[in-house]
Amino acid sequence: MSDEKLEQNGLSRRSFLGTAAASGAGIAGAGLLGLAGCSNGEGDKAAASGAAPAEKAAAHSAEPGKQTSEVGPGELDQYYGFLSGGQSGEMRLIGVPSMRELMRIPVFNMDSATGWGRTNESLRILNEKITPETRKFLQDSGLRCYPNGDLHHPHLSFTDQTYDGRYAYANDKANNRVCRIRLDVMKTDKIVEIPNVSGVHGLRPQRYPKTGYVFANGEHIVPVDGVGKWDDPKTWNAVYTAVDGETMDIAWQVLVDGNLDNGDADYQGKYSFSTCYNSERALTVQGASSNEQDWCVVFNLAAIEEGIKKGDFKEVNGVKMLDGRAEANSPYTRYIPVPNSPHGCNASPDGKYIMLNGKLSPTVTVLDVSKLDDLFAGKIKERDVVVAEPQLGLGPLHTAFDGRGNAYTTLFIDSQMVKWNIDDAIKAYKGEKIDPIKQKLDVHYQPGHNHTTMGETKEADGKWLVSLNKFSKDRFLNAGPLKPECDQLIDISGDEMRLVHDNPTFAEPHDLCLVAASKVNPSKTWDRKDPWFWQEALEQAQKDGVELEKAAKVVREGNKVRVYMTAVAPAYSVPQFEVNQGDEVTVYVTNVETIEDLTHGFTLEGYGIAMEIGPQATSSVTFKAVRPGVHWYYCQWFCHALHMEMSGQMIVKPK
Ligand code: K7E
Ligand code: CUA
Repeated sequence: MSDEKLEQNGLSRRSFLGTAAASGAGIAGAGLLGLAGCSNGEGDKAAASGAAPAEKAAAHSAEPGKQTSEVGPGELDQYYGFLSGGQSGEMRLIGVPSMRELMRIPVFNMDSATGWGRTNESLRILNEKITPETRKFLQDSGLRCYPNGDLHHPHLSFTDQTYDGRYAYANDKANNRVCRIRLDVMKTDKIVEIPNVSGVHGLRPQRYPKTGYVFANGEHIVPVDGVGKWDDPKTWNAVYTAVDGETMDIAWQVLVDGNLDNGDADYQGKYSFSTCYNSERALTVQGASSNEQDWCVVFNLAAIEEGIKKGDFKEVNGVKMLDGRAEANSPYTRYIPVPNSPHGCNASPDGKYIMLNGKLSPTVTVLDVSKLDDLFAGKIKERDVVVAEPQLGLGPLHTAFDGRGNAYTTLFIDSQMVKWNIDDAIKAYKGEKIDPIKQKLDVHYQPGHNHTTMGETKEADGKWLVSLNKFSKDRFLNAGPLKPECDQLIDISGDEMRLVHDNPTFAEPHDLCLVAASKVNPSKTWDRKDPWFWQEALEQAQKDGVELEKAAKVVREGNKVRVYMTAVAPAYSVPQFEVNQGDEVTVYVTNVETIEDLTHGFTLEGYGIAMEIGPQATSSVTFKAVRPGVHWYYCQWFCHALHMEMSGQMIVKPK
């Protein structure tokens, strides 16, 4: 960190080191050793010679088409990328244009470093909003929580058609959940399970006036309670869900036909959309792709809210469900025929169009949002809403935008990115002799999602495009039979797309969004009053007469033992505690460091327990002391020159 940066944070380099030394809690000489990597003269010199990161970052605004993706040592990126972790179950934070991975945020996965899926704080979030049936399933299966998830679609909360920096949301296709990440601390704070669906896939937040709703697509058709029969797939349906983005409760559901795939919301706050394949209601690949046309389902939000008010719904497993099936001919939905098994669904940043990517058809179908009022009023027919349908190439999956009237579509089968002009495509559809395609660029290989900087907001700036490619093949050193994916950075600031960087990624970033760094302002340390901490810990500590910030206490109540300790580099306030075999033990660790980046950990050897404790945070874990003996606990975050010494022992006396 540069001295300027430290100064901005209200710290000088000297005081930064001084604080770390002082926090050595009376261990003589600890201060001299200092923090790893911070105290040698070389480091200081390098930091001093570097310009302030903000100045350096400004150098990136070069002439169009010539911007550099290089972000030198000590420089900061201009964009955050919120990257999905696919079947890894996490969300990842990257810097763009460097493509450097900044952080992994555990969500639907278990995480060895932070203890996600094991700490009381994370288990509260993972299990707070699951159905009673899932709770029983987990119990019967001997699971503390679902151990996996399949996170495809990360999107940020909006206010007035652009990012407001509050939350990120994402879906879990594997176990039908929607999560929320708080951007102030970059931690998952809510996870809600969606009942009545199978495979929550497409996910998008409402853009206007704000989020608002988070729309989630149920992909697979299932026998919905009270509607479908187990033994008759012709009676199975998919279900569309609106989650309240503030409370993370389910607002309503709509029963629909076909398999819902991807979705988006408009820029006006009136409609939302979902591509829909398998209008055949088939259970096999051949069956599901036999129709020439499937659908885009359009949802009328005002009509749905009106329907709820009037009581035109059934309550299915505690959720208000409206009937929006094709044959129901309801005021809630319209089914627009689209060729063939459409996949991606993307609203253009001018707020005018919705792009439906044909997948099995070489086309992208363009809907004019302004015609939807007439469609719902019965004044025009479904296909009258279509204003363009350019033939782009084989396997169009997703489309992104530069805010200058151009669209960029991934061609999965052709392994290409195609740049095309939206107005030209509309003219061509009207019969003008004009080719909307501007350029095709090879990508490596088989692209799925793509995303442009700020491209799903009204502030689309047309600087960078990232292509998320499913196969990397020969692009990297051979990593064995399982290869990384390949995320490629493309400069779109000029007339021509220019491929500038290959980035290997682990399974499997489906999607990302690229957010101007100024939109996101994470805090540097935790607030002691943060409700993210396990409320039970705070209440229990009060009952036990313990002040968590000063605690060094072991409380026994029958066979329940509560151990309260603080962590200050390089020591725990409780260096040893004793329990009896079979006791139920809860350990609460409070990190009382006040300076940024001083994270401690608590790893209990031989018990499968590790947790992160950020500066000013409390973390806790509950377990049964079934294994007798001496079990060391140690700090697994390198925090101090005496980090190795930051340890203690749990003694479990045999029965
Ligand atoms: Cu195209 Cu799940 Cu967004 Cu993957 S989906 S690519
Ligand atoms: Cu505390 Cu390492």
